[in-house]
Amino acid sequence: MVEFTPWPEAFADRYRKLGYWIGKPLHHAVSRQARQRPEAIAVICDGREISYRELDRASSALAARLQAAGLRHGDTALVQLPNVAEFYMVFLALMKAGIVPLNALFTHRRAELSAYAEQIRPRLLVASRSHELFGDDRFAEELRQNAPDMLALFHGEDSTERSLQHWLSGPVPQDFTEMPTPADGVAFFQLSGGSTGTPKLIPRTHDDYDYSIRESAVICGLTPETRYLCAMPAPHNYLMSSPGALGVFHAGGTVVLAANPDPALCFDLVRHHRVTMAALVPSAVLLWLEAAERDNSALTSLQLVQVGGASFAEATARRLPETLGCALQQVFGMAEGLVNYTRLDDPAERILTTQGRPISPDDEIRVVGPDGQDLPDGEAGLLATRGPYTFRGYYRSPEHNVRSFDADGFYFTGDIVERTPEGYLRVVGRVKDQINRGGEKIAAEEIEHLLQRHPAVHAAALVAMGDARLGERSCAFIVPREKLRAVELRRHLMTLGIAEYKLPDRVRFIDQMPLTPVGKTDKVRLRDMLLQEDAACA
Ligand code: OOB
Repeated sequence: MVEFTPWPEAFADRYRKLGYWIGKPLHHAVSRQARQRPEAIAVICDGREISYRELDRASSALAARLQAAGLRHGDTALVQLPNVAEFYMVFLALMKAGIVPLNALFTHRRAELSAYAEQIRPRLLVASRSHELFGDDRFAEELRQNAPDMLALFHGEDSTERSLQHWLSGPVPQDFTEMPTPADGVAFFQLSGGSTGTPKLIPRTHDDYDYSIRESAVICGLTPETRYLCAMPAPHNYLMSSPGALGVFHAGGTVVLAANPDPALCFDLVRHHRVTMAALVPSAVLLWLEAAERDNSALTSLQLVQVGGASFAEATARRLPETLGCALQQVFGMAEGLVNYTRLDDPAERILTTQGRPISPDDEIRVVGPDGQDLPDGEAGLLATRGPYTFRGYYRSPEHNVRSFDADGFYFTGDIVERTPEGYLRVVGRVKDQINRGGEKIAAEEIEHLLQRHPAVHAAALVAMGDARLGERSCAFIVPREKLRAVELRRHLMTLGIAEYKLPDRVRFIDQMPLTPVGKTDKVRLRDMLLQEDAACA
């Protein structure tokens, strides 16, 4: 069994009594659709249409083969696939076999994947031959050092015995039975955007995740007619569950997959497949608005665009409904749990000026001042929360958990928010040491540690700088020991193998790191320096 920090019994009882936790594993929604509407289309990808029957069959076929290969309930899997239908087939198969996956982003590279494998010691690797690390077997072998009995399957593999597509094909054996899965156990690991040196894992249970999905599907008005465009990384919590693909499967609708949110690609998909709803981050919205101002005739089927993941400028929000010809929903969520939505029937001003209110009446929200006291509505403070789908602890991270939770189990999200009298939240800032680069989160400490591994680096600090397109970009401040060029640092980070979005957008060499009175890096000063430089350039 994969361990996790459980909710205290009294909370678990309450969430069950209220009908939030219903003891249902995540894959049941798809099996139900496969029984009730087998021919309905679940996923469209690269012109392929996959029915609920086929999604259910393929995932059962893979689950059966994994069981036959000796994988057991409670084993873990490291999965890295691009936005392809097989991503959902694999996810469902692992649920059916009781195997707990960690779905890495396709942009993740050596540093991230190694850190994940070290933490979960996977029995199974599912990767794509189209990824730079998996074109041959060298990196998979390297991962095996942490997981000696790891089975590896590849999307796009030639040999049948290791081809994911082959393992997904064929009939489901007569004697296949799904693993009876305790729904109060861990279903899979979500990834934290993080602010620490090593990426933190978030164990999500069937009960808690399924509740957030069911409610999200209602809040977002999903029906079997919904055609949902997933043009951001499919494993991200937003695209999985808010309401995401799993919400769409719950409602019996169709997920249309796109490799990225580029309007040149997506507008055609919207037109061709009559997409009704899309989930975007603010930087993608800017691209869509620009393209739609030239020609929005492809978007006539679009009813709702969700925007979340990063701070969304009110001025841009105001342009969206008319330019895209659809309604807007703001989403403020996190992989750790809490998700807020503006509601479809909210007054327009509220949709334009807030990031929504929580899914559940039992999402407890505190807005906390510097003295630890709760603040009145309208005042900005730290957001803390606990509730029926907000986790209670990072995986095997006792020290970090002490810092992230208070004694009552409230999770401190690291966001600064203010609450309206109606209970809606506005995100106004952040205390966590993170850069939000167009919705992609960069933990400053992770990059600083890697920069400091360069022999010519004496000290390093990564801070956010404002950016018109992405919202934020990253700037590395470096105190060098000797002469050093930005390209060398870039090469150093590339060699260590981090995701490209984590490479510093700018490097500034300085003689001395500014320090706070207690001797920590003074990031406020560093950000001020950037602002002054930008002002001087303007
Ligand atoms: C989503 O999840 P994560 O885990 O990648 O990032 C969570 C963090 C939040 O703590 C906040 O700092 C930021 O991303 N964020 C927003 C935001 N939505 C997320 N900041 C400002 N405005 C927003 N609307 O990003 C995520 C998960 C589920 C649904 C939507 C987004």
